[in-house]
Order: sequence, then C-alpha cells, then structure tokens
Amino acid sequence: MSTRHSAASQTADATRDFAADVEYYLTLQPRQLPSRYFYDALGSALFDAICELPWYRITQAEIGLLERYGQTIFAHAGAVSRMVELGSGNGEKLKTLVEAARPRRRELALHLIDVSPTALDRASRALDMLDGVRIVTHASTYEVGLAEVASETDAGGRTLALFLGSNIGNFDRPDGDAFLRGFRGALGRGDTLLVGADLIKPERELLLGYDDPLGVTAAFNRNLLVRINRELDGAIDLDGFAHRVVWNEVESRVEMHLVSLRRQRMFVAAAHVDFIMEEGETIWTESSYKYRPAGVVEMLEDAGFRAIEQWVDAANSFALTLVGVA
Ligand code: AVI
Repeated sequence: MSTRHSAASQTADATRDFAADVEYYLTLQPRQLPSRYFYDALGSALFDAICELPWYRITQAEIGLLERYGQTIFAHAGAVSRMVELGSGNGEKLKTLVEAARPRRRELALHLIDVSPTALDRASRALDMLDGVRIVTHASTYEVGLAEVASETDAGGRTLALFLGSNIGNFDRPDGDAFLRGFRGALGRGDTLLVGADLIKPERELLLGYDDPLGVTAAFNRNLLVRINRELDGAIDLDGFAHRVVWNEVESRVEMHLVSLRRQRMFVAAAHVDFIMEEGETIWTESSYKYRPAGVVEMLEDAGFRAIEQWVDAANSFALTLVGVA
C-alpha cells in the first residue's frame, strides 16, 4: 500500500516538474525544452531505434571499443565490486563490458541510474541473464541516483563508473563541469570512471546522424510535443512543426530544433502556457557537443579526475577515456 502511494506521489511530482519546466523553458528566448524529457516510453524506444541506424554511429563505435579494450579497462580499474552506469538506456553496453571482460571472482553490484523506468526495466532484464550480479535500479536524475549510490555502504571493492554514449555531450560546458565535479565527489579514492564521447567529424556526417533519411530522429524530436499534449493537457498541432538540425561549429555542437511551420497558438493547460508562435520561430530541444580527444581529457582533468588511458576507434569518430579518483 505504502509503496503504491509513494509511486503515485512520485509520478505527481514528476508531472509537476515537467509542467514547471515546460512553462519556464518555452517562454525563454530562444524558446527551449530540456532534452531529458525525450525519454518517455515511446521516446526511449525511438532512441533505441536511433542506436540501430547506420547513420548514428555512436553506439556501434562504442560497443566495438568496449569489446576490444574491456579487459584492459578492468585491469586498470582493479578489484571492482560495484559498477554504476548513468543513463544506462537498454543496458546493452554494460552487458557487453561485463561479458567481455569481468574477472569472475566476486559478486558484482550493478547500479543503473536512468530517468526512464521503461529503460531501467529493459536494462534489468538484459543484465539479469549475467551470472553473479546484483542489480540495483535508480529511477531518478543522475544527481539523485549518484547520491543514493554514494550513501550505500560499500562491499569493500572498487567502483567502476560508466558515463557512456556521449551523454556528456548533452550538457553545456559549465553544467558538464559541475556535473563531473559532483560525479567525482560521489566516488571514492581508487575508483574509476569511463566516459564515452563522440568526436568532431565532417559536418555532413554529423547532420546525417541527427537527421536520418528514415525520419526516426525527427519522430524522437517531435515526440516531445506528443508527450506535452498527453501529460500536460496540451493542444499543440504536431503538423505545425518540423525537425531541424544545425551544426554549430563555433560551439562545437549539433543542435536539434522544432521549427514552427506557421503562425500558431501554443496552448498547454497544465503548464499555464498560452502564446503565439511565429512562422519560422524555433524551439531548441537538444545540444550534442562534439569533442577532440585531448579536449575530453582536459574536461575531465579540470573536474579533478586523473587521466589513465584513452582509446579512439579506427575511424577517429569516438573516444573512450578512463580516469581515476586520486
Ligand atoms: C543520448 N544522447 C547522447 C544522444 C545524442 O547523440 O545526443 C541523444 C540523441 N539525440 C538525437 N539522436 C540521439
């Protein structure tokens, strides 16, 4: 009874936060919506589909590196008793790494932190098939999940934390720095962190990765409006918006926007939103920063980590960087 009550009140809190963010960000100039709201059940499924697209190479490049260098990663990480993955998605990468490389000596606690309960369910099912693991899920923001992990009494071994998939690229530099410092604070001396980061590549390739010919990424972007209509009693006309992707070279980021195709009323009852959007006006829904390998190391060192090793794939498209807590 009490569990059901607290699940219901958590949903109510999440809806209230969503409404407050929609009201705040949609009325900023330029208009925005935070990309963390992409990941409802449909959004998570669309993201999984994006990871299968031949034009979005992040997932395959990263899995190749994890398979190839997994044993070296574990050798650097020492006697790992706990792994923590932030933004675990469907759990495929964590599974790849554990299967490819874990020394089978002790029980391994796998902590999965993700805002999407659907993604956590799927990841738990995928990881449950592994021997000798205990799965702990945290359906929360990264910060809350990390605080929960940090407060847990440790079994004595080291923690190997994972922040993969170029999730770091969805933070701007100051927020990313604050986040990485918080991440470092949640880890202990001798723990390690593995970060996956997408690298700068020719503009055409970057744009294709975020504006695929099948329209899956466009659906992922527009689903944010579907979610607002459903959860916040909105009346936004989906046909009034198109998916637009821009490579912002100065800021080194791919931006996704929703462009208003005509002058139209934006009405979202539960978010107290009621304004007119002009034709051509956009809502900025996501930034995906792209890096140089040395820039990733610098960013992590600035946040107080110690660089251990970096691996880049043969196409120079993606980097895995392992850092430690001194
Ligand atoms: C989750 N994140 C790292 C993805 C990215 O590449 O920024 C989300 C995404 N957006 C469009 N395609 C994929």
